[in-house]
Amino acid sequence: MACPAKQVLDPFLRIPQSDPSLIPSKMQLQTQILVGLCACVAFVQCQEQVTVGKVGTKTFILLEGTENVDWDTSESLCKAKGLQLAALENSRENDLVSAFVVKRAPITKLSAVHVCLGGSDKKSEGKWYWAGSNKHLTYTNWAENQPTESNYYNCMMMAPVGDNKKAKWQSNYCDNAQCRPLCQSV
Ligand SMILES: [Ca+2]
Repeated sequence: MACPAKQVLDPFLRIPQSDPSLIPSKMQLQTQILVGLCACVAFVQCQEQVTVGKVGTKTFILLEGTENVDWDTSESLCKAKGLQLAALENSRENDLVSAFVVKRAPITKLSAVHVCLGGSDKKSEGKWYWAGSNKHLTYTNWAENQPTESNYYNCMMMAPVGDNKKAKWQSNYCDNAQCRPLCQSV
């Protein structure tokens, strides 16, 4: 499904304060609010699902839309589709997703942003686990000098590194860094 063009809704900013006749009526305000809500619903629904591939019983799916989102939102978007953020628990799973991210980066400008994976250490600093299952990490593929030991960096993302021939993990903000959700079947 094609995603709608981004709408900018600012019914107040362009109205001169000196002309009361231009102040929107209650009906106009209600209409604007309704349009805004519809735009939000359209945004969630327009997240397109791109199948990355399958390893064993797991199918990995990238959600692509008009906007990038933060990790917390990514988790919610996966759950809303009956999925969960991806857990890369072995090299086969990691290599499949890594190759996809590298291949797709020039097309979707993924190199400028990140892909959100399901790893987190929100519960206890430095103790990383997969949020979908609460299992602690056994296999890892962190980029150099990652993860950063900090209570600010509690969520896992993946991005191309070095010569862009592979993608690796990094710790990042959960609610203040943009990514595209990488989900998996439950
Ligand atoms: Ca941390």
